[in-house]
Amino acid sequence: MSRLIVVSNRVNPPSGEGEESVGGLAMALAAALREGSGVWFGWSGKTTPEFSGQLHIQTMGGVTAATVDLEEIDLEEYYNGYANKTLWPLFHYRIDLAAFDRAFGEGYSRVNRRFAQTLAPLIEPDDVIWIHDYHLIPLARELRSLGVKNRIGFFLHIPWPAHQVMINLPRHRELVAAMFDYDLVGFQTAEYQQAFEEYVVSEAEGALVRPGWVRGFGRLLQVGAFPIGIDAEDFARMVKSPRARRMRDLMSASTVFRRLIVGVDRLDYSKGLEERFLGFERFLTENPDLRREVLMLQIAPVSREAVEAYQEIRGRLDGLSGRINGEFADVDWTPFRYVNKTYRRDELAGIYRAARVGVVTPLRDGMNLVAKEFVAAQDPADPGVLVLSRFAGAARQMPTALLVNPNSAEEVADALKRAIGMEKAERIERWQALFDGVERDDVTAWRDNFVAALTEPREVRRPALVV
Ligand code: ADQ
Repeated sequence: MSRLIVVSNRVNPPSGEGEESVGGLAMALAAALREGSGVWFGWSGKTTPEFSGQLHIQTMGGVTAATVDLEEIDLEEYYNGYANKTLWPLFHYRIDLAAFDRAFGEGYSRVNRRFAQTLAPLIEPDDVIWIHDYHLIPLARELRSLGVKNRIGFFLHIPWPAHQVMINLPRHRELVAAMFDYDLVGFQTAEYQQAFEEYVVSEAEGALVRPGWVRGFGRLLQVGAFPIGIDAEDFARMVKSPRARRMRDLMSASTVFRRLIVGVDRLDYSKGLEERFLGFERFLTENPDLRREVLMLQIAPVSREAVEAYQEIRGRLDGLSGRINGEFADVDWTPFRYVNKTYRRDELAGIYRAARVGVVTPLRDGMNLVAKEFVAAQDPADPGVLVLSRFAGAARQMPTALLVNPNSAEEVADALKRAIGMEKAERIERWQALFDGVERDDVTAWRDNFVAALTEPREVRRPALVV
């Protein structure tokens, strides 16, 4: 039987205690690997003075993890540098924040090469390799150069930007050409897939051969949209757990007579936190009669603290949350709670459950799993309302949420008002449609669809390459 080898920058399987790390990719991969005989390969999270390529193999939370240490300079240039200061901002349309530095590009290539050299000896002839995210785009090319012939798939968790944005990246052609060494490249939505195809057609003498097959750089590549989901079953179980119930009760007790609006995000400029805070402020200004009816809780654990843009946004959010409370709070009521902590997943489930409104308003987001978790946690007899950004990949699958332009404080304020006042019958109808989708298109479906497309017999599907 063939093994599935999953590769991502960081390997962090769940501890089994509910204290999993924050981040959508880790959540999804742990869930995707839990069943079956997979191996998860990537960085250990540790550094060594000199790269040795020594593998650490251990089993954690039912998953076999094979990890390797990196050098400090690798982290600086590859992880903090090219991945998080160049590709992340650019792919989220923040050209203003993108840093272009030759050393970053060199570090990125070096680490991908090191990953390939360490991983290649582990690969057996029948293994299927599934590589994840923008940190590792050239990894298939490096593996191929070492003679690896296995099926290799790639999934991009973040948006693929529009052609005109993509060409801001120095040596963009080189990066995209490396993607043609995969057998299958998957995106979160059809929109990102189309943006990729447009790039290939315009920049790589490309053409769409037939749906799902694109020609470029004189080669053929299979592409597709595979929207990621959550482990809905596990989430449903967690919502009923004692810890989740206790958290829900605590939240309910601390919000008596008020409706809770909740936001949960990594502290990242792509998540639209500043704009959301301004939207809430506007809601308070415009609705004096509703003011004391609500309380907003924003949970935003800090992430990527080594990157300046993240330190700056943190300062601005502290200022804004202080301003909102300073302006509107009363002796017996503060409208806004802003918390920079990480919570256990079962506790988060309880918090979602206690909320009347979930507010998920990223400026750009590959998918956004918080939107799906919020829906999965609701009480079917009295569900909360999801306010969701049009620019989250999830919006495509969740049309019965209240969709907003996150840049417009007016639209966010109006949607909050509508959500607060929504009758139960409408809430149930909208929620049911969302829940059906979350349950059906879960993380298992995502994994199975991707792996099935990656492993199906090529001779049957592959169109002839006519250059
Ligand atoms: P992220 O940008 O990390 O993921 P998201 O999909 O929202 O974004 O996932 C965040 C995860 O972290 C969720 O599972 C959430 O519960 C968890 N989390 C957030 N705050 C937390 C807290 N305070 N305590 C504990 N857990 C917390 C990237 C892409 C997304 C894409 C995912 C998966 O940016 O667009 O949906 O990968 O593909």
